[in-house]
Amino acid sequence: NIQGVIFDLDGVLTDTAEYHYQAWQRLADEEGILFSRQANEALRGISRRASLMLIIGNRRYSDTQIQEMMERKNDYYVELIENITPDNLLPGAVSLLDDLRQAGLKIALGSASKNAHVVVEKLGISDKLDAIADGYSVHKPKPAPDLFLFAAQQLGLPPQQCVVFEDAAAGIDAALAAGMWAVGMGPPERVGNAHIVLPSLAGMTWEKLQEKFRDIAL
Ligand code: XGP
Ligand code: MG
Repeated sequence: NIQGVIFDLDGVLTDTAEYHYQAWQRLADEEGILFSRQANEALRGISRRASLMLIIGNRRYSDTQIQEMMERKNDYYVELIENITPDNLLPGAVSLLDDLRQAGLKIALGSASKNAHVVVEKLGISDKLDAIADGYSVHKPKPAPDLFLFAAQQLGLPPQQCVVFEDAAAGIDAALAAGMWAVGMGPPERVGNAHIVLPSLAGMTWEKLQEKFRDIAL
C-alpha cells in the first residue's frame, strides 16, 4: 500500500550525476590522481566527503587539504550547474511527478547532495515536492537508511508505505535498509538489488508502477 514516493535527485530526476563526475575528474586531474567515468560509478549517491575518500584511496592528505579539495570540487560543480534549466530534467520526470501527485501520493526528495535545493530551484520543480531531504538533513549518508527515514518522516508516512527511486547502489541499499520499496534506475549491475529495475522514467506512470509491483507480488 504505497502512499509516498521518494526520489533521489542526481541521476534520477536530472542529469547532474554527469556534472558531479566532471567536477571530480577535474579535481583528480589537478591532483595527479587516476580517476575515470568508470571509477565514478562508485561515487553515485554517496556524500561529498565519502566520494573524496574513495578518490584519494590510501594517499595521505591533511584535514586542511581534504577540506580544500572538497571546496574546490564543489566550486567546479556549482560552476557547472549555473546554467541548469528545466530542460535538464530527465525524460519522463515531470509527467511522473505530476501523475503521482494527481493520484494523491506524497512526494519527497532524498538526495545526498548539499546542492539539492539549488538544483531543484533551477529545475523548477520545487512546488511538485512535499518535502526535501538533502545533504544537510542527517549525519549518516547512504547506504545508511537515515536520509530516507527522514524523508518519510517529513511526509508523515511509515517506511513500508514508501517507494524510493534511485540510480545508486548505495541508494538502493539505503532504501532496503529503511524497509522501503526500491526502484532502481539504470543497469542491473548497479541497481540490481532493487525490487524493480527501470532503464529510465520515460513513459512511467503511477498505473504502470502499480502493475509492476503487482507482478512481483505474484
Ligand atoms: P554534494 C554530491 C557528491 O559530491 C557526489 O560525489 C555524489 O555523487 C552526489 O552528491 C550524489 O547525489 O554531494 O557535493 O553536492 O554535497
Ligand atoms: Mg543519484
